[in-house]
Amino acid sequence: MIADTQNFKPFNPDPIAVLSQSGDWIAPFALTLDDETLKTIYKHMLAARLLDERFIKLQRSGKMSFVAPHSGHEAPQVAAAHAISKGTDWLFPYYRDYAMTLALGQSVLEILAQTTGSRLDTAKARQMPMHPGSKTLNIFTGASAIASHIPPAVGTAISMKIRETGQAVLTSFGDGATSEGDFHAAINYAGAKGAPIVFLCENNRLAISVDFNKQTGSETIAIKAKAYGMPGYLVDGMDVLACYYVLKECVENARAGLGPSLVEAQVMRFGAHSSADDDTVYRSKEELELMRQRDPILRMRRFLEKQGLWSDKAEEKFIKETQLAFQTALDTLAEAEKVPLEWMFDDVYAELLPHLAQQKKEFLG
Ligand SMILES: Cc1ncc(C[n+]2csc(CCOP(=O)(O)OP(=O)(O)O)c2C)c(N)n1
Repeated sequence: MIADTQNFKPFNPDPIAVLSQSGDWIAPFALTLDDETLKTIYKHMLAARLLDERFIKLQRSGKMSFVAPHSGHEAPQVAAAHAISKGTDWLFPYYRDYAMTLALGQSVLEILAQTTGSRLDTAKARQMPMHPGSKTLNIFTGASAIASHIPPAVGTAISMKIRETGQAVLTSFGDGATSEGDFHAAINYAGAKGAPIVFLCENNRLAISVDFNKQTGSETIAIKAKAYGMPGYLVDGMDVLACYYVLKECVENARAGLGPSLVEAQVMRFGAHSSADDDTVYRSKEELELMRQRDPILRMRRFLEKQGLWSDKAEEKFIKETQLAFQTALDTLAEAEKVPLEWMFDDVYAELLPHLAQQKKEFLG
């Protein structure tokens, strides 16, 4: 456990924050992260924001079929990637989690190959965009059905416990996912078994257009943890360092055999639910403007500037380098050959079933 920070109080109705809006350290414990890590956390959030903006341009220009914007969700996502042990622990993310996979070390080329359905995609272009996964980074690829990745996340954690591997699992999902049976069955069993898992709810108070208050009678998601026999933490999801310290403590508790935790990060979704919806129908420009004033990237930037760790010049240089990295990856993808159509029929059956063999023949001509 982290000696300086342990014992965040569960079920506290006030969200845990360590940075003020103006970027001052307000925690009752001392900062333990070194300057390089602080800068890396910021760079990961900024790169993720730029990636989100690029995703939208790619979708508008017909190079991606679908986008679920993650702007406004960067803090818990980047914090989660820093809280787990890369390549050892397992991540079971959901569709909005590209800031998480980017911060964990998934390359821009790999991410863009997947989201644009390229031949270079490690999933052979057979997954819908916004369904991240990585064999080398222990990132499970979920299905589109909301919350369906949570039961396998718990199963994986229980298996880690039985085999005494010392690993942990972190799974993330939105507030809408907590209304699904899969969520309840899985978190209940994790509590019963003391599974080494952290449940991270990125609560943006919307499930597409459905308001949080129509989703649950609970005041918070965090409080539900009590009924499942685990601590629940409410965190300011626009404060990346608060998210980091809470998630880190929960991951370390899981590894130490203290069982699961539920973390609710209160975030704000700056974009539409996805490229397939128009959020101006269900929320006002003014509401969005107020949300943007709480931008997690601005808050962390103010903090870094006060520490003398960041400047306009550093920002400009980093943005340029990141955009160049995106362009280099996109150029590589543009040079790749087309996805072979027969891939669609591969890797499911050792021997193609007769009706599929027939379809393949007709399809390929
Ligand atoms: C089982 C199921 N029901 C409905 C949908 C359609 N759907 C896709 S995303 C979504 C909203 C999910 O909201 P939330 O879990 O809060 O995550 P957010 O998108 O807000 O990050 C819905 C209802 C689905 N994919 N799967």
